[in-house]
Amino acid sequence: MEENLYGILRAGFADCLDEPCLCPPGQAARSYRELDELSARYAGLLGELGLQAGDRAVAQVEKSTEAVALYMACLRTGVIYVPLNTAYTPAELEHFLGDAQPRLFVATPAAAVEPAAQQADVPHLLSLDSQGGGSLAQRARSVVPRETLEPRAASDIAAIVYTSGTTGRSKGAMLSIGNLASNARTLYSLWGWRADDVLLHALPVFHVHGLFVALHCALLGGHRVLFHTRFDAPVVRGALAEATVMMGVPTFYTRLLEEPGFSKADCARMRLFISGSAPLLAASMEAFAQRTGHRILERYGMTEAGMITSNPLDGERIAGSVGYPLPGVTVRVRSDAGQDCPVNEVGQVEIRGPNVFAGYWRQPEKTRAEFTADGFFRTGDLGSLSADQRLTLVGRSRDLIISGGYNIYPKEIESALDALAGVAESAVIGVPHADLGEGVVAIIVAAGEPPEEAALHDALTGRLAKFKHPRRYVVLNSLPRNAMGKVEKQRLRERYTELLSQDPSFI
Ligand code: MCA
Ligand code: AMP
Repeated sequence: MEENLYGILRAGFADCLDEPCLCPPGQAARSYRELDELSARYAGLLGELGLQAGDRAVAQVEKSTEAVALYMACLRTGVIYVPLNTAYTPAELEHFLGDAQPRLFVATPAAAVEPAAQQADVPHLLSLDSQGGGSLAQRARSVVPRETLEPRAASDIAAIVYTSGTTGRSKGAMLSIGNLASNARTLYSLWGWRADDVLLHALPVFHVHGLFVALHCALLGGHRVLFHTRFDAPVVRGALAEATVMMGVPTFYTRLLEEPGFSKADCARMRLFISGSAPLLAASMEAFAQRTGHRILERYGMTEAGMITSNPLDGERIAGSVGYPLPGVTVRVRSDAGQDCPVNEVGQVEIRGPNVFAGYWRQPEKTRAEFTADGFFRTGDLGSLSADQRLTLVGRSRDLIISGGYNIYPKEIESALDALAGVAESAVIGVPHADLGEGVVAIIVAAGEPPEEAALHDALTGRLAKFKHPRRYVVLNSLPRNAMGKVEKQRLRERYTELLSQDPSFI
C-alpha cells in the first residue's frame, strides 16, 4: 500500500493532471501536472543538496505555488517539512533553526536571515520570493527531476509544526504521514467533497489549517483552488462567486459581514463555509446565516492533532458547539482528579486517534507529560460533552491568547517586557477584540519613571513578531495577586475587558 504522502495525494489527483490546480487571482492557473513536475524538480534539487529522508527543511516563505511545490518535494523525498510563520523576526528564527537543525533553510530573500542560518550551522540557505523566484527556482532549473517517491511508512514524520509552549519556547509537533493522511481522508468524506468543488484558499500555508486541512482536501480530489496570498475581504468576496467551499478563521467571517451589502447573491455557487482555529461567536454565525442563508460549519482542531471534531454536514450545526468527534477519534472530558465528567459538565478535553501527533521533536519528557497513562493527549482545552457526544468548548486551561487564529503565549511577551529597563514586572492578557476575537494587552509595573507606550512598542520590534505586540499598555502600581502570590489574570481580564472594544485599531 502506498504510504508516501505525496503518492497518496497524487493518487487523488492522478485523473486531473491537466486540470487547474492552484489559481492565484490575476495570474495564470497552474495545472496539477505543473505542480507534479515542479515538485519533482525540487525533489531532484533536495537530492542534489544531499538531503535524505528524515532530514529537515525549514521554510519561511510567502504563499506561492512554488512554496506548495517545495512542501510536495519534501513529501516525495521523505524530507521533514518545517513551515514557519513569515512574521517571525530573525531573533525568533534562531530558536527554530537551532531546534530543528535543518539541512536546508528556504527563506524569502532577506539579509537578516543569514546570521541566524549561520549561527545554526545550516548547510544550505536558498531564497524563494513571493513571485516564486529566487535561488531555489534558479538552482532547480538545471537539475534532473526526481520522479521516484521515497518509500515511507505511516509512522514516518512528514512535518514538524512549531506551536508555542507555556514556557514561551515553541515546541515542534511531529506529524506523521499516518496522522495527515487519515485526517485528510476523513475530512474529505465527512465534508462531502463533490467532483465539481472549488476551494477558496485565503489562509496562510505555514499552519495546519491552510497547509494540511485545506490543501490536502483539495488535492485528494483534484479540485481547483482559488489561491489567494492573503485574506482581503473585498477581493475574497468577489472570488466567492466561483467557489463552492471556503475554510477560514472567524475573522474572515466577521470581516465579510462588515462588507456593505454582502448577501446571498455573493455566494451563489457556495455550498460550504467552514470555520475554526478560534471560537466563532454565535452572533457571527447567526448574522452570516441571515445574510447568506449559510450556516457556517464550525470544527475544532489543533496543531498536535489536525482536526478533532466537526459539526455535521447534514444535521444541525449548533452555534457555540464544535460538533462531534471525527470518525475514529475519541474525545473525553475529565475532571482534574482524572475521572470522566458527567454529561454536560465542564472538564479537561482529552483525545485519542490516528490524527494525534507522534510527540514533540526531541522533547520526550514534555511529550510524556502531555499524555495520560492510557494514551490520551491532553489538549489544554476545557469543554463538555452532551449525551450524544457533541463537544462544547468553554475555554482553555492554558494561558493561551488566540488572535485572528494565531496563538500567542503571554509568557513569551512577559519575558520580553520584563527584560526591559523601566519594567519591574508585567502581566499579558487577551481581551475581546471585535476583529481578531482576542487582542493582546500588557499590564506593566514600572521600575521608576513609567516608560512611554511608544518606547515599549519600539523595544519589542525585532524581538517579537508583530502579531504578538500588545495593542495597549496599562501601567499599575502593582499586579493583583492571590494568596499564593500568583497574578490574578482573570481579575485583570475582567477589569480591562472593554479596553480594545473602544478602539480596536492597531497601535
Ligand atoms: C496580522 N496582524 C495580526 C494578526 N495578523 N495581529 C494580531 N493577530 C493576528 N492574527 C497584524 C500584523 O502584524 C500587522 O501589524 C497588521 O496586523 C496587519 O497585517 P496583515 O498581514 O495585513 O493582517 P491581515 O491580512 O489583516 O491578517 C489578519 C488575518 C490573518 C486574516 C486574521 O492573521 C490570518 O490569516 N490568520 C489566520 C491564522 C491561521 O491560519 N490560523 C490557523 C492556525 P502592523 O501593521 O503593526 O505591521 S492552525 C490551528 O489553529 C488549528 C490546527 C486549527 O484549529 O485550525
Ligand atoms: P494551535 O495550537 O494553533 O493549533 O491552536 C489550537 C487551539 O485553537 C485549540 O487548542 C483551541 O484552543 C483553539 N481552537 C481551534 N478551533 C477552535 C474552535 N472551533 N473553537 C474554539 N477554539 C478553537
